[in-house]
Amino acid sequence: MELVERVLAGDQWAISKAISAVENGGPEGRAIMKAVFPHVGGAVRIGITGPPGVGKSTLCDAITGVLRPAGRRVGIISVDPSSAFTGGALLGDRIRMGRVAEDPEVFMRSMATRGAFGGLSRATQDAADLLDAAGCQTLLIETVGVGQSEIEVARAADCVGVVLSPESGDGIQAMKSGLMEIADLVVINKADRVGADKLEYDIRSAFELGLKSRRETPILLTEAHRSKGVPELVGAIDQFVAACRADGRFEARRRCNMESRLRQIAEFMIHHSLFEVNGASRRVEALAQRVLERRQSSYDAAEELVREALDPNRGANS
Ligand SMILES: Nc1nc2c(ncn2[C@@H]2O[C@H](COP(=O)(O)OP(=O)(O)OP(=O)(O)O)[C@@H](O)[C@H]2O)c(=O)[nH]1
Ligand SMILES: [Mg+2]
Repeated sequence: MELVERVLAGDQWAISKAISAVENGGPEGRAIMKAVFPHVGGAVRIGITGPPGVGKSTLCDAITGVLRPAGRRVGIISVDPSSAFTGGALLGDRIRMGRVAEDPEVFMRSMATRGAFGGLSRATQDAADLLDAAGCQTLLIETVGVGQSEIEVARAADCVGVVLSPESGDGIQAMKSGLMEIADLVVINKADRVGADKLEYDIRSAFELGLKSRRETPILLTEAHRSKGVPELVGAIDQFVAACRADGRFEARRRCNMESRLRQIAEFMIHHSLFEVNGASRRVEALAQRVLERRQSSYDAAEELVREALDPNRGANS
């Protein structure tokens, strides 16, 4: 497939096309994912999550600014309701991510947050695989830390940084929402604002009271718009990843993530085949009629639907 060749060569247009195909979930996207598979796995995936407006995008740009001079190719996937394609915020992200916009070795993509059947997490991870295959060594996956599916996206990374800011009581909110539970590192951004020390103290205290393992969670203070503290953050991420590789946590986590990912993909395929493939609803109508006419039990009819849904050629022409 020519498109796949171009993706592997790092062609931005081709990567964009491929991600769109994968988002659509149709046969083309599946074929692309199968073809790039041998080239996937090298990139380290960093989840950057946190409440709205804490500076996640600015931080991604600043992290990229640290990684690029070191020669690392960076991909950024932004899963953010406010920066979905149609939203005006995409332009805002481009401006905030000044480095990203100018550097041909940095790829940035916003993912639409449409919510079909674990679809967000599936599509985001497929997009990450595509960027991985295209040669990105570090992937930054930005997602707002509100809502189950967004948290699921962040959790699938090799390292999760939860970003908070001293504004608006983020700390307490994050503790309540369970966001802190997925944090490998905590970043207090906007450290130039009043209350950063207090927030650090509060988080530290909460960790001390909680699980013992939490006491080791690094807390870093940054000022993303000035890149202050960002080299230290990158250092802490690298250190975390290296420690995980050394003691087996890295592999264990990837295995665990892959298990839930396979379930998501399988669920998605069945769902897609039952509800979205051409002719799917007519097939259900026909079977329902048969049940109503007492020619077949509802369970037999449903089993037939599932069998058909699992047919690999289903939807090949849709
Ligand atoms: N004072 C201060 N402002 C910052 C800092 N980092 C980012 N900002 C500003 O905070 C605002 C929000 O930044 P974004 O990077 O868009 O935040 P975000 O978390 O990506 O926002 P959403 O994606 O909408 O949730 C912008 O105006 C940034 O310039 C910082 O360290 N200090
Ligand atoms: Mg953002």
